[in-house]
Amino acid sequence: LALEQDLRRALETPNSELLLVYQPQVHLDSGEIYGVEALIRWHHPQRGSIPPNRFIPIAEESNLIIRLGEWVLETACHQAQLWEAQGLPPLRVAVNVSGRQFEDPQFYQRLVQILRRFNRKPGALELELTETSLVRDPDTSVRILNQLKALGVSIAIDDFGTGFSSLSYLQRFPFDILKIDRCFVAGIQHHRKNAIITEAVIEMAHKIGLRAIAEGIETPEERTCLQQLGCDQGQGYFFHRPLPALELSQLLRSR
Ligand code: G
Ligand code: G
Ligand code: MN
Ligand code: NA
Repeated sequence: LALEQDLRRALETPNSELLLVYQPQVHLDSGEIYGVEALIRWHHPQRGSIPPNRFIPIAEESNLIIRLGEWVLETACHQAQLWEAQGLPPLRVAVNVSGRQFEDPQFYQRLVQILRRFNRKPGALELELTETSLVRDPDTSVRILNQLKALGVSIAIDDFGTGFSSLSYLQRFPFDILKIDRCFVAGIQHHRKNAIITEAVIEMAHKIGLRAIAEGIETPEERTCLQQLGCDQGQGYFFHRPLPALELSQLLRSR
């Protein structure tokens, strides 16, 4: 496949077509930025920008996702180190991890090496996983998640409410953060059922010791509604778009 070959080449060429952008995550009450989610972007020399929804699945079908996932972790940790050296306040960086990457037997050890190499505290890293990537081999997933948790890394369940797995996984996996999918957030102030479901999810999350963050907040009405439903944190275009590293540091400095 042409795209797969191009991706392989992009990964082997340093400083090339791949980059990370960083979307601020804020406290809903104050709007204060406490962290960022790293999101990959690919600018293909001929095809232009290719969205991750196109190329992540291709990387997952081959073994390329292992290398790609490592590149994402290295780049995010290196960037966090640079921000720290610039005197910016400490930021937690959240990184998306795909199922195939997470299941790799060397994942944990490589992660430890990357944290060490860039002098990062595990507590400053958050890994975002989806239900679907954890339920293929739940016993192994639980074991690795417990190792990560013992290391001090935070674990978020991404796209919550969109998968097909049962609620028992919430009790079984040691999550710290629940990310409410944007399909619940869009127009929530007009959708009574959505609001009721979301409120129940937030309450449940809190009662079992998780924080709740709403994704894809685009309007002030959505923000206010989620705040009233008890949601702690949020991210979305209403607050900030995903930004290149330099723009993010300028934003933080201007505040
Ligand atoms: O940034 P955007 O909304 O286009 O992302 C689309 C999808 O791609 C989301 O599901 C997001 O989780 C995923 N994604 C973005 N960056 C990464 C990454 O670095 N690794 C993995 N595995 N998925 C990513
Ligand atoms: O699956 P995951 O949650 O990792 O994907 C996050 C995706 O959502 C990224 O591709 C990011 O670019 C996108 N995103 C972030 N904020 C908003 C928003 O306010 N609205 C929409 N439609 N997408 C958003
Ligand atoms: Mn995510
Ligand atoms: Na999500």
